[in-house]
Amino acid sequence: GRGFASSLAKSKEHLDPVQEASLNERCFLVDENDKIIGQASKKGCHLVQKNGDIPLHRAFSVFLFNNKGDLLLQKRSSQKITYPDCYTNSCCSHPIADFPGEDEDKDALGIKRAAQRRLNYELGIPVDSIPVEKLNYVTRIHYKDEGNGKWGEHEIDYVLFLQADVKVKPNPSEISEISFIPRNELDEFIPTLTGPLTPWFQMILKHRLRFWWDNLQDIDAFRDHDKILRL
Ligand code: DMA
Ligand code: MN
Repeated sequence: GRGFASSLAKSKEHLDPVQEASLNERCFLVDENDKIIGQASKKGCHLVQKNGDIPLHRAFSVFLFNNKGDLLLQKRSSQKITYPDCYTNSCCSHPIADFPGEDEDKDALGIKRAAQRRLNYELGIPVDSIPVEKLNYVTRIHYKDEGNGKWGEHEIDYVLFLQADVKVKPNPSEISEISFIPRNELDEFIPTLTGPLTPWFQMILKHRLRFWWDNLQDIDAFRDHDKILRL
């Protein structure tokens, strides 16, 4: 895979029961143009197959900035089945069929509903402080990473920017650390991290994050809902 970091992590013998139960969630399978072609369990969507294939599914990555423009980064808990103990962007997950309307393509409404749900679950952010109008869908990225060789990712990932001062109370089952990073401290902060970065955060950091962050007030200018980036 692309991420040197993730390949260092060992696969767990015993899964955390809460995380293991989440493997039954129904993710949306998509084709390379992001058209929904079916559903499969979160387990089936993340197990690396013998030939290295991983089913392509739909996901999102939220970048949450406070009103000063500082970005929330999180460390994934050690209970996470995929990429435990890795540093990453504010919140990531999948739209799932277990909740109504998360397959709604119009205005990426399904993705935004899923993002609200996970911002609340992972970060404890009150849903009424993050109305869908505040979730800014920037673009989509197609990437694959074979993770630790057992659990990996292969996604069409919707990048959502969100700027708001919100109450945050991280869920320890999901997140072990958070910090808000000012833009001008990013380059000194990253090398101080004690764990690996997730491959998707590493990719966005390398190719797009500084540029997007520098233009946070004008992020609409970089909106591209037609092309799917393959970085
Ligand atoms: C999956 O994130 C989505 C991306 C963009 C990698 P995740 O592993 O944090 O999903 P979940 O929180 O549902 O376990
Ligand atoms: Mn996934």
